[in-house]
Amino acid sequence: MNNKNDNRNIKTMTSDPSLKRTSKFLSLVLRHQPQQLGLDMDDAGWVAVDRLVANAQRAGHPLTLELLRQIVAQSDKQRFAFSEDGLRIRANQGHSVPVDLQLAPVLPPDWLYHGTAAGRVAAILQEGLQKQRRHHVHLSEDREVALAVGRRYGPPVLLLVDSRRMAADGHTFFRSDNGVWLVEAVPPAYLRQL
Ligand code: HQG
Repeated sequence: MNNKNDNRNIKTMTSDPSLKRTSKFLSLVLRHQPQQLGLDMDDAGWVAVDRLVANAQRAGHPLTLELLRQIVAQSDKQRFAFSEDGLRIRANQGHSVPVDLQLAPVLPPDWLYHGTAAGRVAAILQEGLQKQRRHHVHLSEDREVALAVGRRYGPPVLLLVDSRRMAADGHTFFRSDNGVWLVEAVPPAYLRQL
């Protein structure tokens, strides 16, 4: 098979609506509502793959092990990960259910970015960035990624975070397995609108 045909046969998250739909469903179940499928989630956010597939199918969702593997391999943001033995799966970040991802504190780069909607900037510059319903404030090393995150809620605005000074002042940073920087909060003194 030549390259052209190969490319045509590769399904990607962005080109395949059924993969995207299933990925959104997985985000819901693995970050926010494991109880919706009657799943036991352990303290670190893992659920059993066979239970996930069986319970999803029983609830009418067309989930298969093959589809799960495709999503884990192709998710543009590496949202999900299998355990080393392949028996469990979890979301890499973004939870609202109480999980401890057991991430080790890491020193951040000097600067990080946060994208938000224009309508939220005034409140953020006054109160700082707060984690809302997630476990952390999410920050990125990449301006474009941050802008894309902000764009989900309206015309985006880019904020610059003085992460070097925050770390020097004792704020703890974590980095999820898919490269998202996580911190409890960002006080206004470390924020600048770009
Ligand atoms: C805003 C996506 C008013 C904050 C992305 C954001 C990300 C405030 C919203 C991940 C505020 C929270 C997270 C304050 C913060 N006043 N608004 N004081 N402090 N906000 O969705 O960072 O696609 O919980 O600016 O890639 O937007 O789901 O956080 O607009 O990594 O995999 O409150 O979600 O990943 O919104 O996005 P979110 P986020 P997935």
